[in-house]
Amino acid sequence: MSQQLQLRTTSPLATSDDWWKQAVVYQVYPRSFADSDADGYGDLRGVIDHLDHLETLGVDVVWLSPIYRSPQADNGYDISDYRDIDPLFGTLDDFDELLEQAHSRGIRVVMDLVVNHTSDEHAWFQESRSSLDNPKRDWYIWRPARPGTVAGEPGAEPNNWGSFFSGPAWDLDEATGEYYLHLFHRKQPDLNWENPEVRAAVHEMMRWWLDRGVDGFRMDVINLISKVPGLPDGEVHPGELFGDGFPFYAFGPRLHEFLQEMHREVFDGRHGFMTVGEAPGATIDQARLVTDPARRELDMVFQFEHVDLDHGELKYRPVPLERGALAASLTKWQEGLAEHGWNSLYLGNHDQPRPVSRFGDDRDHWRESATALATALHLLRGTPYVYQGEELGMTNAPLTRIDDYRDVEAVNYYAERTALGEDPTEVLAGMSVISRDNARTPVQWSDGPEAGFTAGTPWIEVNPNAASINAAAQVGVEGSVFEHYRALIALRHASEVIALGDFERLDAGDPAIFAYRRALGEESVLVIVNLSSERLTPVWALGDPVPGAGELVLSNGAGDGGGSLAPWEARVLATPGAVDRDVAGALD
Ligand code: TEU
Repeated sequence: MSQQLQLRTTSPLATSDDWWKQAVVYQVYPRSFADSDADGYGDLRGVIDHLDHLETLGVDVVWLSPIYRSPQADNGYDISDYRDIDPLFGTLDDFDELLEQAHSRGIRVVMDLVVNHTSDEHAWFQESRSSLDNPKRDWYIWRPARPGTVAGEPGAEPNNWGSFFSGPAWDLDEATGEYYLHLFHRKQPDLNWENPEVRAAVHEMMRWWLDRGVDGFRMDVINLISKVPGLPDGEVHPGELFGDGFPFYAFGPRLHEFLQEMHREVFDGRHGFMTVGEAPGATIDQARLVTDPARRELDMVFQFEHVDLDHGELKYRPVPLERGALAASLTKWQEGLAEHGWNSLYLGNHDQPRPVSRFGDDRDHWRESATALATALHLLRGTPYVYQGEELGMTNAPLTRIDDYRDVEAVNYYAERTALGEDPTEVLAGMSVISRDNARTPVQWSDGPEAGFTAGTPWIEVNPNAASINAAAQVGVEGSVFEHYRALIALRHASEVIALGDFERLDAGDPAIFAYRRALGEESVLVIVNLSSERLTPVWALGDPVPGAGELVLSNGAGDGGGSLAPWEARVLATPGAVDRDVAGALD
């Protein structure tokens, strides 16, 4: 059933197994992308209807957040059938059509693979919970009450771990009187990867999707699948109510073995695919091991260092970002994965606030900061990811009342903290800047009713700034955020220096100036970005052109090209052979 992929570049890299080194991935969060049937939820037909938008932008890959059958306790990250599409999103026929239409436009399709846990409504869990001696009992992580306690009483949980979504990581199942582990929602029981049958079932399911024609997987919290046997109690950090199990379930003892086995069982003999693992808490050393091609585990991972910079003692008690912190973190990862491994480059996704609001200045320098951040990110070494709406400079949502929230993590956190007597206004203030719902408001297609997202009532409110920030106002409009993203993507396709070159940070004398050089052989690309709302002057003179750096190939129009950098100004210079002008047509 595999469809013909129409490639969009002629670069030799594009036809190699490392094609993803010159590719840009676009993440679609289907429920918020485009609604074709007026039920208020985005769907697969909505994605099909907007493939033109993605083709115009020039992206090579679409990563679809989960569309499988699901009770939607965590917006589809709780899967009850891995081989079917949730009716909310459409049918398998719709999916096949999307795959075919994407491929005919040169766009690959990557599925979200959520296999740390399933839904509690998955048939596997239904069987597992049915009795102590069911053959699938051991497919999940079951434990009796802590010795000396009575099941069901507070503190009787098998260990002290907390769940990511508040409360303990264990739920008592009355049918058998035992607890099951759920690192996320109680409707997301963790699979027991120690059991070889579980692993074989996951591999078989992955092969089924690859045989259907998909081009790879984004693997949800894949670094959490191997738990330390014994599941020891964790330390209780200040401000927390539960123990921290992270050291015992992140990058656990058998993770590398499980990933290598998966590579062998699923990907051996296949070509043209990509894999990216979500890996919260990953260190550079861990990421290097997982993404070193010689080890045959994953092509790249999403690390979290830069998106955790503004978390305080608790995630929802944010702290201000230190000047230069973003550039310093990105630099550290560029250097850390320079020799072995590969970076995923992202500033936002469906779990993170909008980058222009978080790292930029969405009040006074909205366009400039959205384009400056994009420039700083996209020309690094690694594979860039664009989260839906980011290419339009979509901002955080005005979340003020608890009723504005839909995300179960936020709703549970609010209930937990206010029950402890914390001031609801303060709790809400922290949530509003960090909440995952900031990224989940509908894509703003036009200034029409509901931003052109739905003809019905959207499941979450449209951001009122859709009146000015929307696709119709930007596509084909010179100087727009969208056109700047389009130019950055074209630049990557047109330059092996950008895809493969070395990275070197240049000291401009101010941590808020992110200046770096990419070099390959004799050619180089110089990127200079002011990541602040102040006018700044680098210690070295900024002539036009900068001596030895080549000519200006792209700027975000924030400044006048003079010797100092205007707020959020971005300039890209390249030596004559560094950019293939024929391929970069979009730049002219
Ligand atoms: O997220 C895992 C994760 O570690 C966090 O980014 C998560 O958003 C959480 O809020 C931490 O506080 C992945 C998915 O991307 C997320 O949408 C799911 O809710 C989660 O796994 C469970 O599947």
